[in-house]
Amino acid sequence: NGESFEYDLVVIGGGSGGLACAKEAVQFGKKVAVLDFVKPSPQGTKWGLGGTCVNVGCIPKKLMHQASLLGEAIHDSQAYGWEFENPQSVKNNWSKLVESVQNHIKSVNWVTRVDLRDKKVEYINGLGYFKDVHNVVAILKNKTERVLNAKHVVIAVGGRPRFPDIPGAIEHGISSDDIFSLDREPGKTLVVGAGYIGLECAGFLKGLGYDATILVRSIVLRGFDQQMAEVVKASMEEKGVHIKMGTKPKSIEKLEDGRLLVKYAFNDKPDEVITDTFNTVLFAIGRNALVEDLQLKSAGVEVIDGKIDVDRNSKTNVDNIYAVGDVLYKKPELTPVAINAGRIIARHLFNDSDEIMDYDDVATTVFSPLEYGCVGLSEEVATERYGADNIEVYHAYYKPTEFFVPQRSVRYCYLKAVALREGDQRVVGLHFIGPVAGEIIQGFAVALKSGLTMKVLKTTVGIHPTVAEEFTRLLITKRSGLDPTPAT
Ligand code: FAD
Ligand code: NA7
Repeated sequence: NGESFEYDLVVIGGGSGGLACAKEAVQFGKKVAVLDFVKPSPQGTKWGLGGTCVNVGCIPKKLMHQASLLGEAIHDSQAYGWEFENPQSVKNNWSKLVESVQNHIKSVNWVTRVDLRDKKVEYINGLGYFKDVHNVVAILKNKTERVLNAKHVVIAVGGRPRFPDIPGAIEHGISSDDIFSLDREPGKTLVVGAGYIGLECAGFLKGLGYDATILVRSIVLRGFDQQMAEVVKASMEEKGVHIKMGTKPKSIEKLEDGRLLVKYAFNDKPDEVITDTFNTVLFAIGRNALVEDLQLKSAGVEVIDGKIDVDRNSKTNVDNIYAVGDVLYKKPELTPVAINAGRIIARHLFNDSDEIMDYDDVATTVFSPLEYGCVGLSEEVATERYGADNIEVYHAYYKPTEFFVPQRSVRYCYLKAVALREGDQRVVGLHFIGPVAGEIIQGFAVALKSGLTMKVLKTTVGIHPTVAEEFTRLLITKRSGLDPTPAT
């Protein structure tokens, strides 16, 4: 209608999805601004540009996971002939680890800023809210407000950890927002929640030498294949993580010596209170999308269960307003998902692209620290979708060669392929627990998306000796009842 706007695009949220969308949009010569603002956690932790993944998510998590794997490697190395003056004295220095992790994050924050400047994306360090469909207000650090008039708006505000409504949780608890920059050793830690974030935090803390306990309200890794989840759980328990099934925390109090007194109970005996003391209590009970500050009503954007729903073009119920990333209703909350969807929005808006974001068969990995990588359907979902008679599940335990020398446990190295039973048996899900599962599943995800069948998998020649080759040796079906444990 010939109306002109100050900006072609304003993105609210400078995380994985928002930045990807903004950077793609400027490629098409558009005028783009990104607002990013981080409210401190209840414990006062703050961070810079780049969103959850870079600052308090994937990146620091992977580095701490690596630190934990290196601890295992130091232990293994002795059997491989490495000598230490005093092997017992080898320990991780938490403050050195935090410093290294934070230095890396700061460098990524810096590179991100320079990249935006180079690409001519305007970065505004302000908290955004809607005045109306085309006007976004940025509340700047000095509390002044700046109105940005935009043709299109993308909501990419992500989410933040939730805290339970129990006494002491917010005052004394921390979350994944705080752990990666904690200015003291975590010590004996209680993790509440058994989603992937809870398991990963407990896993790397145990690997770094701290006592770790997880309170699990119901099941481990809801949404993931439950047989695989059980294997992950067993492997963590074998490594010494205490897992308390069917429990809920009741309260946290701070003792005079600074330790935290936690009261919890089993779900079936709510009145029998158990007490224990910890140095740290970390909540990983899920995340809330940051929709509240946005004043979405002013723009008429609908909220469902605290999230925003979009159509296949990532458009909200309002014509010029799109949304991407963790803020979305019922979509995988993963960085590459947000990035891909963000880029597709920009191409759709400014380059006439009709590309659609494909949310199916997104691969992912849980770093526990034994890795669990998967792509496609869980056995449960495949059974529900196709019927037990119409799927074939191939499975095997295997023994990584490199685990033998240091006599590492091989009990939990397990994989399975979930396939359709008919014809060449199209593979609908792949699951792998073992070393470098993430690296392995990434390649197999491409194969699965390309229509992989069991026939092709079985005729693929493996690379020996690797753990990935186990996928080419899957012969035993669950239906056969044969023992999937290798003979040697
Ligand atoms: P975010 O990256 O969260 O970015 C949103 C940004 O918007 C934030 O900076 C926020 O402060 C800002 N913001 C919010 N409201 C406003 C406002 N009103 N105005 C201005 N700015 C605002 N994913 C993986 O793929 N692999 C992993 O291994 C992995 N590990 C993870 C580990 C942890 C501990 C966590 C917490 C997450 C992990 N994730 C992982 C998930 C991943 O981090 C998220 O899926 C991803 O960051 C989502 O991107 P986003 O763009 O939706 O939001
Ligand atoms: P998830 O994957 O939602 O997992 C949350 C876990 O915390 C899960 O085990 C929940 O048990 C448990 N939970 C939830 N509320 C409570 C309360 N009140 N008390 C105790 N335990 C609780 O969240 P994450 O923190 O791992 O974050 C990962 C996010 O990224 C998540 O939003 C995913 O969608 C992707 P439940 O199984 O519900 O009984």
